[in-house]
Amino acid sequence: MEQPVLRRIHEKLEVERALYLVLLDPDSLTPKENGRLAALAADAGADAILVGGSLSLGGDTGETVSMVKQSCGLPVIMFPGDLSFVVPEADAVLFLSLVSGRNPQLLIGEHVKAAPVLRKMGLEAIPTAYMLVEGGATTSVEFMSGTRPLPRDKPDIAMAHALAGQYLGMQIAFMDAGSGALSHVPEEMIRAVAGYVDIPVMVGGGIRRPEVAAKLVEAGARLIVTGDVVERTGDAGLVSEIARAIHG
Ligand code: 1GP
Repeated sequence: MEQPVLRRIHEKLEVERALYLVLLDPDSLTPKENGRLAALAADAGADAILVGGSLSLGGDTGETVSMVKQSCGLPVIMFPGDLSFVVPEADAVLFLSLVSGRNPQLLIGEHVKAAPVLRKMGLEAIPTAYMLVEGGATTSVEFMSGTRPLPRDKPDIAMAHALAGQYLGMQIAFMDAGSGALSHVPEEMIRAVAGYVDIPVMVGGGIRRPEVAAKLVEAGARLIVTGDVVERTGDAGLVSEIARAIHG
């Protein structure tokens, strides 16, 4: 199976210390507003756009992805809460298995429904071990998935989950404190997981400041995701400071 987006990520990771992904939510903003933020993110130095969220409240996902693609030349990767986020306009989909939970629907059930749809659409699937980590607040993903996050003071549990994901063939270990988390994933946990697995570690949730992004990259994160800060502030200067802090 061809995986051009994943290949591009690996190629960029050979020359950059880490990559910056900006998450846009079709439910929060109109396609046009998300298109404007995508252009801002691209100008600021982001490496890819994620589109998605844990809820689908009727936002126009297909139109959002089209506007994002028209507004910037970055790859658009879906971050799906469910099948409604899978649209043919995207370049790839994070094929997420919620390995930190024990909800069979989110470990394999949704995937069985989604796989034939992805194949038909010709969409690239990027197998991703998704781990929800305690972030100090009940996030939408925790509530909607009906799963408990990994305890933030137990890096060994996160290490075992990430390695299991790697052994199952997953290509990215995504540790997420959830959108709007009060506390981001702890550095000790990132350091422990990044030193334990061979696949790139992606980190998101509650990252709002460039110095925080830099610190998490120094701990071993190779892919950093921010959503809320871009959407809420629309501050091009801040987004480019975050991009610089990530790229080093
Ligand atoms: C959520 O990791 C993403 O799944 C982004 O989180 O919105 O807090 O940046 P924020």
